[in-house]
Amino acid sequence: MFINWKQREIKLKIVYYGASLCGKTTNLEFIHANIPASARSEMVSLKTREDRTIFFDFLEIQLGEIKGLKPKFSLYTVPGQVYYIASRKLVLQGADGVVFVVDSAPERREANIEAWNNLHTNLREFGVDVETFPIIVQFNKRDLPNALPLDELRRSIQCNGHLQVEAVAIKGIGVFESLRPAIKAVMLQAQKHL
Ligand SMILES: Nc1nc2c(ncn2[C@@H]2O[C@H](COP(=O)(O)OP(=O)(O)OP(=O)(O)O)[C@@H](O)[C@H]2O)c(=O)[nH]1
Ligand SMILES: [Mg+2]
Repeated sequence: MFINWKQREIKLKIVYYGASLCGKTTNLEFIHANIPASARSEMVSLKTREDRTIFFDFLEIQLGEIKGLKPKFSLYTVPGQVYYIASRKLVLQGADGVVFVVDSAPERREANIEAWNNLHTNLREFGVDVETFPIIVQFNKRDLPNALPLDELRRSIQCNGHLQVEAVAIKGIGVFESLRPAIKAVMLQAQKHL
């Protein structure tokens, strides 16, 4: 969180976290394409030729005034590939909230668990209280014919207690439904520190 009292500006950071190819960049692309240009920045994507995120994607969005403050949200995605695991941690640093994207494909079960555990390890290393830290869980790729049942996905990462949203990010389904509660949760958390 960053506050510029003079400009009445508050900056909050939301990070899209999850296994490689689970759909994090797809979420940001949909948000970018569906918010008026006046309320968002251009999207910055650092990716390989195969469209895999190397370091991060970045997009900043602005909302109307809330309690006299002008909130800006920096949205980032981490690279899901384990090869870039160090970048995940760097991008996560200073996050006010996370949207954790779960891939519903059965063959990605272990990768989801690895990313979920890695998120918690990193948060703890930053000294974040993981009990109160806002994490929205997005079950993505619900369109896959062999998508794992929600209960099985929930059990695999033990995410009960977190807000959960079903999504088909390539169609935009569940994208704003995940972003909105994430924004709400980080705003609530930020207000406690004002
Ligand atoms: N079927 C299906 N495919 C999806 C969905 N969302 C994303 N994809 C596809 O999954 C692939 C990976 O999506 P990305 O958004 O690049 O994944 P990522 O999580 O950013 O991957 P990394 O940058 O490697 O961590 C792309 O081919 C997307 O089109 C979905 O809801 N359903
Ligand atoms: Mg990506």
